[in-house]
Amino acid sequence: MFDNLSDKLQRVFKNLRGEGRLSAENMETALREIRVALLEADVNFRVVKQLIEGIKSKAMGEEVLSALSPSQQVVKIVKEELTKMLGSHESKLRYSNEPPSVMMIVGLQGSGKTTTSGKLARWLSKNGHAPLMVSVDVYRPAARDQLRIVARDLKLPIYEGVPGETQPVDLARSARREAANSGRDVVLVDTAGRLHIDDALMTELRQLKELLSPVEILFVADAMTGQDAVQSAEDFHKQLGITGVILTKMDGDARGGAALSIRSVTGQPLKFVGIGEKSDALEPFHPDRVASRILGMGDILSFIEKAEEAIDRKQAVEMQRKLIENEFTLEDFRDQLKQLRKLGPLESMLSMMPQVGVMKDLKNVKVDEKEITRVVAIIDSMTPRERDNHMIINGTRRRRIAKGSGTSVQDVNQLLKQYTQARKMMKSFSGGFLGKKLGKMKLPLF
Ligand SMILES: Nc1nc2c(ncn2[C@@H]2O[C@H](COP(=O)(O)OP(=O)(O)OP(=O)(O)O)[C@@H](O)[C@H]2O)c(=O)[nH]1
Ligand SMILES: [Mg+2]
Repeated sequence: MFDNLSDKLQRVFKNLRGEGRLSAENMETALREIRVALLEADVNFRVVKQLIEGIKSKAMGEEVLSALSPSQQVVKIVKEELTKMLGSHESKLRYSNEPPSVMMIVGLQGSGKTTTSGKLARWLSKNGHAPLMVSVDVYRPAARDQLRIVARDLKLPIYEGVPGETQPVDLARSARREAANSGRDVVLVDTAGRLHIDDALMTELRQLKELLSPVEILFVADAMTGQDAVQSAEDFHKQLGITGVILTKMDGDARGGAALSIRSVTGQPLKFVGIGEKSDALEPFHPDRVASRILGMGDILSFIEKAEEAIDRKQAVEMQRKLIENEFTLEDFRDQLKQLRKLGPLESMLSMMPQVGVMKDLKNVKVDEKEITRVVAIIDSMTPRERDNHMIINGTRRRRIAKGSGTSVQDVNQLLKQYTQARKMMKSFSGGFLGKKLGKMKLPLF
């Protein structure tokens, strides 16, 4: 996500680093490069224009602080303007005063409505709500089956309808009644999609809106379609009135143009982004954190939230202590690897880190799931004593471990080397920048 833009903007800042002060000339060059970078990221041209003007007037105005170097000044200004463009603060879902709150999920065909309904139901139930899903896509029997399967996998309830209930409004009305009767506080209505916006679709959606008075009409769009997603969001907003956008498939979108433009063009906030096919691949959208990430300043807060969700706190505190006191054994190493897997793809975790120092080198690290499985198998084949003290693992023991885990002696050697290196690295982390930041919060890095 945003990788190219991020690289290009950082190059602009780097070029400014040699300059003694901000002048009309070097600002002109920087602004031109920022403009090109944004256009190449497929940001809407009107939005780019607005943003550049904002940066220019700030950089040339009185707001410039002389305590900062030119490149720091520009980073600060670009960050502020970028955050403003993205919507300033997180836009939370709204709930109605009288439950159930109805949320309509709308969008074009294949944009990810059904998948997102499931993800959102999961997110809601993890955040203190009791959702009920209903599919009103009566045109394809497979569409309702799809949501049924999603609900079953998540072990969350769905309103299935009774025989004879064939109209979207009937299904939606009954679902709302069922939610009220069973104490469910949110109804998620997964609607049908069409290839293009047409009158029939809009009429149906308007009828549903009229009947349900939804607190949220969330427009789901495929981020990979770039400015087309922005355009259709604008059209839906004009014809139906939406309250927010969810962009899906951000995991496949290297440029990020839709995410960067949609707020400014439609005036409606981006509330969530979908970053994968699995049900947990949904993140609330935080403009300031995303701006930091784009500018290479990292997104420590999102990282910590992810880590907190996946990691057992008590165990984390204990791990932290062991790291600092260098008591980190192979058994701990194995447990950490297992936890690491729960955090999701390592690459996406690393992309949240500030791109400085050692983290910059780690950015290109690729983690092989199979490799983790193999390492775990090797450690499983050790005796508790070996796990406790790797120093006793001599040649004979290495051969036995390799045999037991179905690997080779080289694999075992390599693991032991990795482990000693990891120990060293973690020791330096726990004393360094991240240690200070994360250590206070009693969280392990790995
Ligand atoms: N990689 C990735 N794939 C996604 C994401 N969200 C949805 N998809 C995939 O997109 C495809 C379409 O998703 P659906 O949820 O069926 O889309 P829909 O809008 O309900 O489609 P219709 O009901 O036919 O209009 C599926 O293959 C999903 O797995 C995402 O965030 N990342
Ligand atoms: Mg669907």
